[in-house]
Amino acid sequence: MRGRIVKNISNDYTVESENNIYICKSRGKFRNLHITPLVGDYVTFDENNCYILEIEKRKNELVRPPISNIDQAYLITSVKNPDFSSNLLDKLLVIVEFHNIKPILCFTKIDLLNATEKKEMDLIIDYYKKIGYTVYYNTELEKIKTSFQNKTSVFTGQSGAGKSTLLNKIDASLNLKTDEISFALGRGKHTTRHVELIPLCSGYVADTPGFSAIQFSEMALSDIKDQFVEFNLYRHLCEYSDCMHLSEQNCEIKKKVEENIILKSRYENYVNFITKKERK
Ligand SMILES: Nc1nc2c(ncn2[C@@H]2O[C@H](COP(=O)(O)OP(=O)(O)O)[C@@H](O)[C@H]2O)c(=O)[nH]1
Ligand SMILES: [Mg+2]
Ligand SMILES: [Zn+2]
Repeated sequence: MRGRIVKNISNDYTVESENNIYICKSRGKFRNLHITPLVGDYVTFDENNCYILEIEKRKNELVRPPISNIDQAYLITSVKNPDFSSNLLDKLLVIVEFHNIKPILCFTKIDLLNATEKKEMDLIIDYYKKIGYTVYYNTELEKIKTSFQNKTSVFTGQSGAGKSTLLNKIDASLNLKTDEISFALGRGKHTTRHVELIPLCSGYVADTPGFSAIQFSEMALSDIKDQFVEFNLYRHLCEYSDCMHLSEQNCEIKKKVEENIILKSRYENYVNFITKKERK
């Protein structure tokens, strides 16, 4: 039978198939091939003795959390308390783009901004829209619900950004704890977490503590460069075809930053990512 792994607890894999649930074991053959079944995998399994027989080729996979075949990542971005971090947002965008996952920017806590702050934030948000990103506010529940249909989504973002609050608003029966101490910070010892795909609004959402920037440290400099989508519009106009947009002469990207066509913080974050890696 064909199914999908939706949960893994100590290598007991819960496989969902045609609305039934089977608790399956992995086969030694995968260990020999250095393949570990992942939550999110589409598999062929033997429903009589509950063994996973084949794992289908993955569309993508993340290491932390260990999950595969993700369609979209909700980047839950608070604009205040915790303060907006363009550095974190751009970092998450690079990681998500690199894994061929569609990012959805979801801004929270707009209600905490005063009029001046709101104006500044609007300019930034408009820029991300302009370069092609899907942007929602956490108040746009109907749009968000619709976006889950037939998709596998992950939620990520800073602790306190409002991930659990939003998921509870979408489906109160989830009953997720809010204001929870972050697992990602390693303090949530009492909350043993496993990765699980939860059915939500005709799709699946990964119930995970958000993914780690570990992914980032494995990327090559040119890979980071390629994920700044708006740079790709102009890079062919740089004097050097391999221009890194740093100290090179006649760099079109730097020109576009000066002309305020490329958002300054985007460029600064890019330089920050590249130079931090170079120093390592
Ligand atoms: N003012 C305001 N508070 C929010 C909003 N969204 C979430 N919160 C609050 O922010 C705190 C952290 O939210 P939580 O969902 O636990 O964040 P998580 O760590 O990302 O899961 C809670 O006290 C929420 O009530 C929002 O849009 N506006
Ligand atoms: Mg939470
Ligand atoms: Zn350049």
